Amino acid sequence: MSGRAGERLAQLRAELDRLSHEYYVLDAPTRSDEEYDRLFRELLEIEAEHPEWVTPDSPSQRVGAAPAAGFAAVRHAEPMLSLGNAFSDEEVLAFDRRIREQLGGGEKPVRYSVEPKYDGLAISLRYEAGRFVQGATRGDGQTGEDVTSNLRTVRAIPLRLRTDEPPELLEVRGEVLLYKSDFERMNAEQSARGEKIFVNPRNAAAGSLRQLDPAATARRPLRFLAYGIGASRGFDVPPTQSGLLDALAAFGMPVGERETRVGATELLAYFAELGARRVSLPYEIDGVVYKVDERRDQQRLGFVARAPRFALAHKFPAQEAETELLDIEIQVGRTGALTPVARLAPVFVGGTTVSNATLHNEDEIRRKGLLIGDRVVVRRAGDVIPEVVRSLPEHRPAEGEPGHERLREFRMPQHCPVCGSQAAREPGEAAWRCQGGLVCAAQRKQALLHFGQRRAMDIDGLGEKIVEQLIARDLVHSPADLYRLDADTLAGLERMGEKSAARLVAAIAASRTCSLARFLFGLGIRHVGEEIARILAAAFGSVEAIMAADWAALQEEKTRLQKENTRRRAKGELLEPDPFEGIGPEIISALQNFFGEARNREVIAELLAAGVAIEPAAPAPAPTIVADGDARATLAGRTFVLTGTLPGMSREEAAGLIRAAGGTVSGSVSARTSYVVAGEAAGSKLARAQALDIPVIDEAGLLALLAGGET
Ligand code: JCF
Repeated sequence: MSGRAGERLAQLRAELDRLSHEYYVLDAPTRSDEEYDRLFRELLEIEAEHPEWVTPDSPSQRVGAAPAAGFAAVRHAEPMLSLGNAFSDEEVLAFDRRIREQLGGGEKPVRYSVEPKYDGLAISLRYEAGRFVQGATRGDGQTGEDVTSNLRTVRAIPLRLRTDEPPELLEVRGEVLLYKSDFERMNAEQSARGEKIFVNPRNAAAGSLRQLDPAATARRPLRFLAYGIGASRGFDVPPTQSGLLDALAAFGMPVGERETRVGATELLAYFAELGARRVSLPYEIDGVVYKVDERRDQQRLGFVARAPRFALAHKFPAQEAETELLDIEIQVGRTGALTPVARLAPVFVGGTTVSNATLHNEDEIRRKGLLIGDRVVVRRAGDVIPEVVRSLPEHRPAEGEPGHERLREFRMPQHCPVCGSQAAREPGEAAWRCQGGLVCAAQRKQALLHFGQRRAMDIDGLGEKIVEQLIARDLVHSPADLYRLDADTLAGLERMGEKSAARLVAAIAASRTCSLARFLFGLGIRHVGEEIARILAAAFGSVEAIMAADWAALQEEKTRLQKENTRRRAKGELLEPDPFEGIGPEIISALQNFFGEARNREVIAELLAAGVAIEPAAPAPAPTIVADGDARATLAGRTFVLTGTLPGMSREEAAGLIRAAGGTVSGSVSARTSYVVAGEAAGSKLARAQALDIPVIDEAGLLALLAGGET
């Protein structure tokens, strides 16, 4: 780069970087947008004349080419943590007390760095020798998605750190978000173009960051605010969090407002102040973050599971609004659960217009005493699904008043609204379920994938993408239809060559011969997992015998036997043997419901007619007994609940490991749960564990337990 043009180019780059910094970081622009555009065009002209002068950190390089095949996985050099939550003053006081105790300082108040908790998307920016080289989403905290090309388009993110002595490596952590005003403008433009409207700034930011075309991301007015660092080399990490934020700001990083406060009382005062200012902030926040300011103290406090012990997110309470319950509709989930959903008169709550909300189940509707036509309170907490909290019966129009005729009680339908099969509520369960598992369109995909999986009919190559196409093209309604597919039809699908089509047809054909246990498991009957399927196969011996079973009579027999054996046990007499040991009343009831649905029986008959040949069942293996002190019994007596997506293994694999070590895996969290193993996107089970004070561990914690350690 030399001569007059070269000098001008250097000048333009410096000037454009300065203008971006003034605008996005200092929030104090000195020039108009038109001026920026004029300088930018001049830069483009010089670079067009001298393409050899274009460097990756030129302002012109913010919009590059799209990544060829989606987003690659990036392993964070240091994991991206989450924060512990508090919803009450007491929890904040307890947090502060614990910190003082652990630091051994007694009554001496602790200094905290405090800031708003931005409601955006956590990302990590990697700077090598001061240049932005890679940006990634948080993902599961260990591995995220490479969204470098999209992050380059975010003008608030410097492509170069503003320093002459950049660190060799610096990972900057922060949040990508949209300012409220930009969000509204963007939505107005989207709407004018007849395109999708986003529900809130957070969703809009997330959607923008995951655009496959960086040019599309570039059109979205994304911002970035830094709040910390990950790995670094050659960086003199300041001794306090507040000092660190100042250092990041000095590097030209946008850092939000921040201050330090001393002692818990001041934390609560900050929370109240920010709560009062919340609506006038340019961005959405869902609480505040407190962090022990001294880095030395942070290090002494360490981490629990995925969150630092030295930091806390104090969340604002959920937001509520009143509206009208227009109707209650039924949604059928992919496992057949019928969920009542409230249709609401649209209402603005917690930053979003809400017109649907979950009602969970029949009992909840009854417990809340809701009538269709009622005025109701709707609540939205963060990004949680909105819910109807209660009705306001005092607003119910009396007989003769307008609106009274609209009031009516909700009744759970007796049939699935999607397929018309019987709906049933199993004892001890809150949800009604469609019993047409093999024929219901809502459950079709799940049913086919379950049927074809390795542990069931083992149809190699029947993956999600193929199943989706088979359904979309109306080629397959039930598992029996699989056996009618030919290679020509399959070769017409996307991602299907002639060879793979032939292979799939062969795999389907080969699956015709199978064991009764696999066949039963493959039907996807509720509560009938592999183990139960094996017991049933051994007890009945053939599909015909199972189809002919009198489940109601079996249920009665089971009850009688249980009573009889309770009596005998009390008297110390020999117990009457139970041929259906392990098959409890819930399972019998699920079998009764499944085989009671004529259309399920039809599909089974079709499967047999299509040539599915079931081998005679082998006798059930004796249960393995794990001795005390056996290495395999390290988890004996402990009950685990798995939730969310684990980074390194499937839930089934995790459950297998736990069982192999003598532990028990349960589907729901109760006071008897020993540990909840939480992965990404863990939901209500995690919340329930926290409410019941049950230890929550991650995959690494589980592996440590399995290795014989404690978390
Ligand atoms: O939103 C924030 N201000 C914020 C979020 C600040 C932090 O120090 C955070 C965070 C999320 C996770 N720290 C972590 C570990």
